[in-house]
Amino acid sequence: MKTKILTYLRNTDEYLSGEQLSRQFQVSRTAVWKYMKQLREEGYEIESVPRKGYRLLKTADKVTASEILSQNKAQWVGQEIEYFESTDSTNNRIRSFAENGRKEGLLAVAEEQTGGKGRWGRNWVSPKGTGIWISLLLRPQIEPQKASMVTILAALALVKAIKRTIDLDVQIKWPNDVIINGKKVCGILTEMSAELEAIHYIIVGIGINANTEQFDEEIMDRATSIYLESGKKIKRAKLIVEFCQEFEQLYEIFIERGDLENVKEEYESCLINIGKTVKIIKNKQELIRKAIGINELGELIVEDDKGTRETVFSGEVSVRGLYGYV
Ligand code: BTX
Repeated sequence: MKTKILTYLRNTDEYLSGEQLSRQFQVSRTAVWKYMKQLREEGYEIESVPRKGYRLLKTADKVTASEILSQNKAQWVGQEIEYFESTDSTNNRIRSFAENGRKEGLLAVAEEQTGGKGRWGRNWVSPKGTGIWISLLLRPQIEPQKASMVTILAALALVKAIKRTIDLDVQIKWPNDVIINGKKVCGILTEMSAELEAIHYIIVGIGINANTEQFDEEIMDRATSIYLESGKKIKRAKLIVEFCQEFEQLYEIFIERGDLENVKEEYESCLINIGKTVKIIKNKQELIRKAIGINELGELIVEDDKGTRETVFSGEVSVRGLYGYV
C-alpha cells in the first residue's frame, strides 16, 4: 500500500486530499495519514496543506522496495524486491530465496553488506548509504556453459543505465568490470547452481559505487564512484530501475537467440581493452596479447605478435593492462 501511495504521489504535481487517497486505495483516512508519517520518517518531504491535501516535494535517496517499485517500469526484473537494512551478501540472500522456489526476476537489495563478495573469494567493500548492492535471481533454460554470457549482458546493461542517469564516459573491462577514468565503479559477481545439462538458477550480484565520497587506502588506486567522477550525487533507486529496464530488454533477446551476436558491436564499443596489448593471466602464467574484440559467446578474441588469433574464456583467465589494472 505504501508503494501504491508513493507511486500516486510521484505521478502528480497536484495536491491529493486524504479523502481522495482513502477512496482510491480503499483504506481509512487514518491509514493514509499513517503511511504519510512512515514516508516522512524515511526521508520523503511531503507537504500537507489544510483543505488541499498532500504533495510530494522531495524524494529520499533510498533503495527500499517502495522507492524502487514506485519507479520500475520493467515487466518482471525487479518487480519483486526483498530489502535488507544490513546483510552479509545479497547473493547469499538470493541463494536462499532461490532454494525456496522464488521466481525469476526477484531482486535482493541491501543498504549495507557486511560480507560483500567479489570473484574468487575476494571481498567487496559495501558501506551503508552510498552504494548499490543488489542481486538478481534468474532461471534461464539454457546450457550451463552459456551462463557467463549473462554477465556480459549485465555489464552492458549497467553501462547503458549509468549513461541514462548521468553524462559520463563509462567503459567495460572485459568481461565484467565497469570502469570510469580507468577505475572500477561497478563489479559483477555471477554465481550459478546447475547440473551438467541444466541450470537451476543464476544469481547476478552487482555492486555500484554510486555516491561514495572516499575509499579506503587499500582500494583507492583502483576504485571510483559516480559521485567522484561527476561531482553529482545520484538517486540510487533511479539507477537500479534503469538497470532493471535495460537488463530485461537485453536478456529477453538473448534467451530468444541463445547468443550475443546482436549486442557484440555495442559491447565492443564500450570495451576499454579493444586494440590494446593486454596481459592474460592463466594458471599463474602470463601471456602478452592484443585484444581484438569478443565473439558471439562473449569470449575475448586475442592476437599474438604473429597475427594468430585465439579466444579466451572468462572463467579461466584474468586480464590486465600491460602496466596496471586496465
Ligand atoms: P572482483 O573480484 O572483480 O573485485 C574485487 C576486488 O575489487 C577486491 O579485491 C578489491 O581490490 C576491489 N574492491 C573491493 N571493493 C570495491 C569497491 N567497492 N569498489 C571498487 N573496487 C573494490 C567484483 O569482484 C564483483 C563484485 C560484486 C559485488 C556485488 S554487491 C552485491 C552482490 N553481493 C555480493 O556479495 N557481491 C555482489
